[in-house]
Amino acid sequence: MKKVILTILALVIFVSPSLILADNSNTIAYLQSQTQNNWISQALAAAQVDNLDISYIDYQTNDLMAAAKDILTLAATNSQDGENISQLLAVIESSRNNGQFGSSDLLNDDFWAVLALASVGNLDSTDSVKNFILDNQNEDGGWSWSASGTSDSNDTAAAIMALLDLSDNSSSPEIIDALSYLQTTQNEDGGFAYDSDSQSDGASTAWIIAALNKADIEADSWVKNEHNPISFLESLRQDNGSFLWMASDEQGSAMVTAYALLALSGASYPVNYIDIATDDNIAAGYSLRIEGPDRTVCLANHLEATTVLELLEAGSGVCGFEYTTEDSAYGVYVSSIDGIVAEGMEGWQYFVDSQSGMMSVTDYHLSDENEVLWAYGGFPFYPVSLELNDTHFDVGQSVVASFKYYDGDSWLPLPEADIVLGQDVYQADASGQFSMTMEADGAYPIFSQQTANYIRSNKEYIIVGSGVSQTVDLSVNIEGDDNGGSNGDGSIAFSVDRSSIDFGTLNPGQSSDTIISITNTGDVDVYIEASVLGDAVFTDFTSLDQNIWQDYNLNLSKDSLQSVNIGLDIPSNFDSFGQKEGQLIFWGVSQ
Ligand SMILES: [Ca+2]
Repeated sequence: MKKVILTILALVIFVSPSLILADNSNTIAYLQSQTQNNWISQALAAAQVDNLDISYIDYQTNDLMAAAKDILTLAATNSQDGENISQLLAVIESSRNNGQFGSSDLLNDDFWAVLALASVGNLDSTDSVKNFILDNQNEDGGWSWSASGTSDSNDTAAAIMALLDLSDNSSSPEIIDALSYLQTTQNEDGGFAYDSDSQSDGASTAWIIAALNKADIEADSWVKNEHNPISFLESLRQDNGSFLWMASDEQGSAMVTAYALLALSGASYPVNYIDIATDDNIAAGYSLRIEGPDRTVCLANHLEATTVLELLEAGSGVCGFEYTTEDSAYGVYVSSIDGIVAEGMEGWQYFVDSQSGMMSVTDYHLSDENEVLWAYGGFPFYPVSLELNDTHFDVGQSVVASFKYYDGDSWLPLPEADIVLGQDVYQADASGQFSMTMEADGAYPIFSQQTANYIRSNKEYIIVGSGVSQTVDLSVNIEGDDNGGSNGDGSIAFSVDRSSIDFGTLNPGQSSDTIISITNTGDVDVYIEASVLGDAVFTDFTSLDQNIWQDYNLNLSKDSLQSVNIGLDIPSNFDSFGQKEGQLIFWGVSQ
């Protein structure tokens, strides 16, 4: 099995507003004069302003955080637009991954997904994401934006608001711990900073007030040195109604003003709850999994389609593959997917709910949340299912996996299947059972390998320990790779000389560059690619060696070193201000 390693760099930036127009009217008028966005709309709604302009909402977005903020905005404005809300909800639901939302390295996407689901009545208070959030509460009672980071006030406030929608109340132990953490970070001026060592800022203070509002705690009762969060925030209010981010700033910030208006209106997130829970098309749609000979080509849920072929078309948009069809005496059939072409006795076969598809892809009409599986192989060819005794384990506990295949009539034990667990291969016993004592914290993918007659099983993730390691993303990266199947004995390793990059404060229109070095420390040549996760400012505007990061790759021979120029260019019309975080992941495979 090919060995894959990766390195993750944390990216941080503060994007500051460039020029705020002078305006001497009150805070509401000031915000109405700004380019409207989710935060401003929620603030104006919290201040009881009607007829808001939310035309900026992109209902076609596939971005989890964008969808969450849009849903919160639609709920805040009492939207009746069930169809568009359902579409955005599908983005959130389809990002569910292993008991949490989006990247398992990120926590802020979970907080906002929870708040968005709650705002439209689509959150079950026993949702498994609650365990994920609680598992990632730091010892000091706070939360970071990431699964491994140190606590910050903003994400702790967001976590509190999310937990209060997940059956917690202000006397739940985790909420008490979180509030204690926040209170210990209160500065002498009554305000709060992003982290515990910095000067108070308006944004952080407003978020804490919003969390206190939701926990039914009077913010002005948190007195420090005769100041309180409300008095600190008010001290940042300018004549034109705007609020400063820091007391030393010369101009107010639209973002901070939005946060401040919401907080001082006594509101929190979500600003408002609407109910579209009875809308049954939220969970509708179909699942698609495509298993190629060497790798999984596509995993997608909640796709809209009528026929098997339409579902393939919908999946091609989500997963980014191409396919071809041909006509035959038996109707339309699929001759290639993602460049893998039918040849000889092997080709693409489809299964609906594990049952082999016996008719043309244009004739098979889907119903009842069907799951469609495509696989490339000959005959006979059987779908394989993997079941686990649990998905969360402590070190020393045993995972028990059961592998079965469907012969068209019933599920039978799959004897002696090759099992991939983490980066190692094992074998199940004669009755399709496999067990293993887990000895180290981490997240481990598990599935059975594809063979001549058995399709690769569904892939599940085993979480060991309280934290969630970056291995989940590692696995995702393996899946997206064109598997070379190297069996070399050499060890593959590389190092990166920085663990985080702080681009500092940038205005729209500005850019920043930094250089890092990658060293091949193993004993084989390595092929390296990169991924960027996190805030859209990074996923959209990061360059590596002057190219978009998606195009970056590097062949790094043994014992050699290569520098990489990392650039961030903020467009002049960029208007999402505040602290941004992301991750740059380098992953390498042996050549
Ligand atoms: Ca997450």
